[in-house]
Amino acid sequence: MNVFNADGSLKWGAEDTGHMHTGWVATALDGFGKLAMAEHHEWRPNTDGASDSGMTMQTLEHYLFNAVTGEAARFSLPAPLGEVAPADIDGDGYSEFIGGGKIFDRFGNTLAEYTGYRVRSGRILEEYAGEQLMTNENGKIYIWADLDARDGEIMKKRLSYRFPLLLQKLTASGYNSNNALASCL
Ligand SMILES: [Ca+2]
Repeated sequence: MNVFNADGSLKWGAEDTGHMHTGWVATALDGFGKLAMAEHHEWRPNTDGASDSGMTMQTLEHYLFNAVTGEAARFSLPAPLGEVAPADIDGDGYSEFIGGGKIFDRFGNTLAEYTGYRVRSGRILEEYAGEQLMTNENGKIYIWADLDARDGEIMKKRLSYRFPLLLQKLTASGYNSNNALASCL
């Protein structure tokens, strides 16, 4: 896992840790600091027929970094970190975390619950403040939003680059299906 400066030079790297399959970057540290999570998975044969491929993915370990400095960070939620997606639901600049039918704040408090399974998240509805969650429940698509959300300065600056909006249109690969969440790093 490497982080690069804008000029392409290496800012910091954590190498020789194996293949990182899932990860995200969230604004979850004090002072709007960036937290990076990378999860090390391994595919192992299963013998119980649990998957069509005959392989089961097992989480071996996850790593947490201050994304800017590369220093090890501490962070936990009441849900597996590899199964949540960060999104700034209320627009205040800090990430909330979506997973397992709940939306958590960065301290692990449950803010809301949803039904269905998560399809993607991010600024799905451009005209609404904050970021939203799209779910699929029995073939019906729902979009969940905080109607009290207000875009703070960080959200306004993010959107000024248009990338969060453009990424919402690039969902075929799965690499950005949850905006901030990446799979197969
Ligand atoms: Ca927020």
